[in-house]
Formats: sequence, C-alpha cells, structure tokens
Amino acid sequence: MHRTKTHFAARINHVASGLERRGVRATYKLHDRILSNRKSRRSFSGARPELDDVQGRIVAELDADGYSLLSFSELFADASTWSEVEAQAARFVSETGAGLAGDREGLRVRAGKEFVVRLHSYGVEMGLDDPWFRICASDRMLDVANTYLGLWSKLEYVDMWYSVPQPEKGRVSSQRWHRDFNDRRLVKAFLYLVDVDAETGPFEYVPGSAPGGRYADAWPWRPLGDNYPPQGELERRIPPEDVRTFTGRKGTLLFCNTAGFHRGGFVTAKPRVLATVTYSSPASLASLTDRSYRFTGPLDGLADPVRYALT
Ligand SMILES: O=C(O)CCC(=O)C(=O)O
Repeated sequence: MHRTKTHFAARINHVASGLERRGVRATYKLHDRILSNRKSRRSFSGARPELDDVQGRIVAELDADGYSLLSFSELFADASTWSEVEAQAARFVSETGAGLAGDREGLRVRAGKEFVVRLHSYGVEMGLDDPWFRICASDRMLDVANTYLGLWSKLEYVDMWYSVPQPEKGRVSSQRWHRDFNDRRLVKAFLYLVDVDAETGPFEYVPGSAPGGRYADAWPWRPLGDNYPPQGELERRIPPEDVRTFTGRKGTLLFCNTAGFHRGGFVTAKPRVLATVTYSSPASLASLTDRSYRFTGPLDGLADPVRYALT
C-alpha cells in the first residue's frame, strides 16, 4: 500500500507498545463486528444493486481468486469516459515529465516511495469534476466493490501514479511482496494508462492469498500485522506458477483484494502510468487508515451508496 500508516497508526508503529497495538486492533474488530460495518452491511443488503454480466463476472472472479482482469471498455462502453481519463493522464504525464526534467518542485512524492510521483496524494480536495474520481464514485465501480465486500464501502484513496524507472536499485517498499494493512477485505482497482510489459513494473499477485484463500495462512493478515515477509521468503513458499504477473495494454483494468500478497511498480525501463482507487470498509477508516481527500462537491442528488462512500 502506498500509504503505510495513518497518523495514528504511524505513531503506534513508531512508539508501538503492545498495549497500543491491542487498542487499535480492538477498535478495528469492534467496528468490523458491531459498530460501523454492521450498519453498512445492513444498508447494502436492504438495497442490493443489480449487476450486469460484466460486473457479475468481476465479483465472481474476486470471490474465487482475489482478482479480476478486464479492459476498461468492457465496464465503461462509452468512449467519452475513456477519452476524459486519457486526457487527464496525458496532462499528468506532461507535467510530471517537465517536473522530473526540471527542479522537481511541486511533484507529489511520499517519503520511502520516491519512485512514485502522484497526481493527488493525500490531503486534497476533490469533486466530481475530476474524471478519474467521477469514475471511482460511479455506480459501475461502487456496485462491484460493495457487492464483493457485502457492505456499503468507503472510497478511501483516489489517485494516478507515475512510476519512475530506477534500473540501478533493488526492490523497496511496495515493489516487494506484501499484504495491505488497510482491511481484511478491500478492493483496489488499477487502470493502466500506458502499455505495461515486464520492464514497466507490472502489478503481480498471488491468487488465493487473501483471507479465506488457500494461501491465507502464509504470513496471515492481521490489523497492524507485519505485512512484509522477509526478502526472498515468499518465493520459497509459493511456487512461481501460482503468481500472476499482469503485463497488459493501455486500458487494462484490474480489480484486486490486496489483503492478499502483491507487489509492483519495479520499473526498469519506461515509466508506468496508472490510475488507482481503494474501496475499504468503514471499520478501516475508523481505525487503520485515512481517506486521501475531502469531497467538495454537493451531496444533494447523489444516490445513498455514493453519498456514503464519499463522506
Ligand atoms: O505499484 C504497484 O503495482 C503495487 C501497488 C501496491 O502495492 C498497492 O497499491 O498496495
């Protein structure tokens, strides 16, 4: 996960007494079992969305293996939706390219993950005028995330990433195998905005490694758990044929439960550009994570699950 810790969790991880960790875990469990998630599960089951075939397939594949791969145009047939996000990406690429060639001022990077330049990062204001945000808040996307999670989810993080080639360096941070700390069950989507080959840092995943899957017991997910196995150890435990590497054309869209093992962005040749989004449960926002943005648009007129996701 791009953001390794919330303010609270960062403090916990740095000063980390066992007691504090237990407090955060207890808060997560309370919100998952009794407080916020129970209510959002009820809201979802009171008005289950009807999925079309494409959405149904995504949910079924997420259920079976923890990921689903398709092309953006299968979910958004309207060519103008693609054109808008493509134009947004082109602006981001051009500004980032200029920034990298110049004094780098204004480029949004996070400590420890300097290899990724972000369009938004954290603490930004966003509204439905942002094309990628509009897609992430759409019922096409939300109905998939909510149905997989079985609750009304929260739209936690929305961004575009420009991963900078660093051929001379070894894998660091999220380029290494890890589970996301955010939630026991979450959905991320990645939309490739350039062709991604083996040298462009493809996303990789171990199907069946999310909680409930056949590899769930390998360094199992826990709230505030140690989510990075020691370097090289996952490779010893999980055979290469059980790893999926997602090279793909521009327009590839991948949904993934990243509580399972994944890595990516180890770019050795040309930059990788993608759009990404995270949907998680309200329990995650109550204990483990922060939302990356503040929604600025009017809430009136939005469908209930959308309003819930954005607030
Ligand atoms: O950049 C990538 O492909 C990996 C991203 C990742 O680890 C994450 O979003 O949690």
